[in-house]
Amino acid sequence: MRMTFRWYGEGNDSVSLDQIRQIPGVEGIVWSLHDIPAGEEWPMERIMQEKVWIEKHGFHIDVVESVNVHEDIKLGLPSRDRYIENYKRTIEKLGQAGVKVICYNFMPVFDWTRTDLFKEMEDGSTALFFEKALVDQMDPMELVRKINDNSTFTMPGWEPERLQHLTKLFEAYKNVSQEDLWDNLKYFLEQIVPVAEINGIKMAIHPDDPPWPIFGLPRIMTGKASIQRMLNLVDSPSNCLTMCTGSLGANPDNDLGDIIRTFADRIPFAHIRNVRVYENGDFIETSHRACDGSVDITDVVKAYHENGFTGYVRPDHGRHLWNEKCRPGYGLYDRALGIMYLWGVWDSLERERIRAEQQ
Ligand SMILES: [Mn+2]
Repeated sequence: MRMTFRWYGEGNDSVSLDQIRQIPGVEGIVWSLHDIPAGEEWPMERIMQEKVWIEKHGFHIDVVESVNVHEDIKLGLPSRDRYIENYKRTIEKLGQAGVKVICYNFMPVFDWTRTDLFKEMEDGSTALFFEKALVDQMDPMELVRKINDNSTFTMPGWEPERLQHLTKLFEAYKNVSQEDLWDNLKYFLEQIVPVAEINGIKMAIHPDDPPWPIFGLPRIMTGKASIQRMLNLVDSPSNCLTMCTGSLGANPDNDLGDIIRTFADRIPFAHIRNVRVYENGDFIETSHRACDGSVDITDVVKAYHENGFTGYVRPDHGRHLWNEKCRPGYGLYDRALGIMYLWGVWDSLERERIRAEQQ
């Protein structure tokens, strides 16, 4: 298990690289060039600048999250070929820079969706919250306004320039069924996976968050069957999954331990976090501790340990503690606590394993 931490870049994150260095066992920064619009080719100078800066602080740059996929690719428009070409060039450059994993997602229009970014919990901390009934009724434009009013930072996936054309996008997706979206994913993967292979990169799709269709938009990466189908679209060691326990865990039907055990060799990157799911379908992002939420984090870590997992891990989101001012879900404190919990479970499993070997 190789521990990493997501960081949004100098001047774009409340957390500093020097702070991250003091969290035990963090060896890599999960990074991106957040100002480059989806569909554009990443300039090599910018990639190298970021690499030099992160490495200077003692971290590796092996994992990029995300290289966003242009909507025309998801919509299957003729213009997609131009954007896919740009995507290939970006993969090549990231490979040259030494990147090993590219995380991306294939969710139409919206990246992750929540209704409240700072929902107060029993202990006075706040956390990301999803109210199912509200999303079922809400006009998506209203949600966008709420998200942008509530955050001092631009949210990844919610960039104003992408959302200006929201009405048009919704119109365009009216003609795209789930099966069409599968076809468009296949087309994309068939083009990019060979390029990833040559460049020593694993493409790791992030599951949909939450893992069901919202606002009438199709969503396809929702559970075990869809992961299997995605991996079969292009059967290559470079066509992989970012296993996110928080996203998939929002649907209690998903058996996360089983998914990890089944697809372990195709998971180069793991997001580990907990969610508490309520009977009405609402969910809130709790601490990592297993008993605080609905995800059995100890079993999740055990599933990775059993498979001798050597991939990258990050704590994904955390709560906002001790009045920290930070990007929603991306504070320092709770993610650091989460990492220590993950190490605690992992180290005790390691100790057992070594003991058993010695007997
Ligand atoms: Mn995730």
